[in-house]
Amino acid sequence: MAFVPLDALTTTTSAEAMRDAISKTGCSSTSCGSDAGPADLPPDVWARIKDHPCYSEEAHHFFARMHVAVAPACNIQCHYCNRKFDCANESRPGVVSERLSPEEALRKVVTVANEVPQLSVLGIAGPGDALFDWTRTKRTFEMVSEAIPDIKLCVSTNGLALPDHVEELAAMKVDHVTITINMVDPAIGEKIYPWIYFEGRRYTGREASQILHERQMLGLEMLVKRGILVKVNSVLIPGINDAHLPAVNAEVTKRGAFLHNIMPLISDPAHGTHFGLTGQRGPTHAELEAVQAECGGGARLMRHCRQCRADAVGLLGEDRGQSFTLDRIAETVTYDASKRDAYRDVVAREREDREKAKEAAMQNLGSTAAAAELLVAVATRGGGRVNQHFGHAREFQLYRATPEGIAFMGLRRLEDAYCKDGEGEANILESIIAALQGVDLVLVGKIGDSPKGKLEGAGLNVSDEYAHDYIETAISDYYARKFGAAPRALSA
Ligand code: CLF
Ligand code: SF4
Repeated sequence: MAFVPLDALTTTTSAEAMRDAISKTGCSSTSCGSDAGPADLPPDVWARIKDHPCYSEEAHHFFARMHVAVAPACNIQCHYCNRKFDCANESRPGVVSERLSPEEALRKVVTVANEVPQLSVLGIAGPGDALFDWTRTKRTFEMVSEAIPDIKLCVSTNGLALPDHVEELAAMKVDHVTITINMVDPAIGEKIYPWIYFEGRRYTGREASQILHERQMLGLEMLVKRGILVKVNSVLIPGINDAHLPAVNAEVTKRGAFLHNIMPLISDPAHGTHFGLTGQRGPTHAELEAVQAECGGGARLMRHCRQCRADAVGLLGEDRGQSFTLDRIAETVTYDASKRDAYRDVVAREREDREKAKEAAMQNLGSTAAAAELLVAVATRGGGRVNQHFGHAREFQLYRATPEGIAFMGLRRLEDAYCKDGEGEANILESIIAALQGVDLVLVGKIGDSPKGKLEGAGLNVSDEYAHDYIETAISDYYARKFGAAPRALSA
């Protein structure tokens, strides 16, 4: 996705022009986290997640996160991790980020905050375990929150050291904590974790997983008791914990987890992990969606995770980390709040409009007599609109429409974008058609006749008729036309 360009924020003179910039260039990725909005949550909870792109699907259309890789040490071994790379619990496997001291991290965060008005969250997710390497994590959070008091602090951990730091996290107003919990049964855990290092000793086998499990559950309960919002990440490993994840969902829901993010294992021999080298495969789209469906009644599901890099910067689905490496940032930086403040004012108004459009869309659906279901894939660059060219899409957002409403269902990620240097790639098109299997309608901002014809030849309906409309408005209008209700005027 693209950022709102800085010049759009610094040179525009009217709110209308800034809003236009959002609608045309917003998030290139789509919803994350819970798709619950202000109407579904207590006001105090909504206030805490509304600017967090991972905890709110709605927020990820507008807000960005950044990670700083300040915590290299880890206290466990996961079979999907090669310690040469970053922690795979909250970041893309096989990626190495630039290790930073807390002082370097502060410079980087201030630089990004000055240049990326969407920035709302600072996350520490490794490259090892943020809580085992606590001194560096704590120092970074302290310095950043002093310089940028309104930035949200977010941390991700394997949970082993968590109970030792809950009080300090609460005192530092860290309001969002992710724990990776892949099992609640140590018999399954021993297939994932060969060893842990705890209280000066190395443990292996079932005993290691028993200790890890107990510490994870204790840490979760302690956080919930202090009102901290907890997201649980689970790596879906076919044949090992796929049938077990509904039990994990039930346990973490019972203990008050706010969100459950089921992530597909990414396994590649080139990553040098135990799973990669022993041929353990990751799940298919269908397998991931089936497990998510089984867990649908428990903790709210996050379906928009992009398995970011540990040095990711930007809206989810986009990574501008390489623009902010240490060699590109100044030795001395001072925080300037003006762009972030201006951006927030504009987003507040854009959100109001989008909410109204969604309400109208839901009424439109409700007016149809049919009980039909429609699965829609949308190409979007953010702002909640159908606004991405088919050839540029690297993923599609999936929505299900029924007379009861429109629900975000997850992502269909692509191997690559169709268009390269202005030319379409036939083999990529084949993989895109495969990724869109089961979809009834594909909505894009624009598409050429040739790829459109090929998609239609493969049985997919494609439309660019709704370019720049809100996603819900477009889907409800198509649905109403297809299933018999009177079409209504588009109101984006
Ligand atoms: Fe980072 Fe994680 Fe905080 Fe988000 S990421 S520490 S909760 S600010 Fe978000 Fe990235 Fe998925 Fe993580 S999309 S990998 S869930
Ligand atoms: Fe690797 Fe993270 Fe697991 Fe530690 S917790 S072994 S860094 S994936």
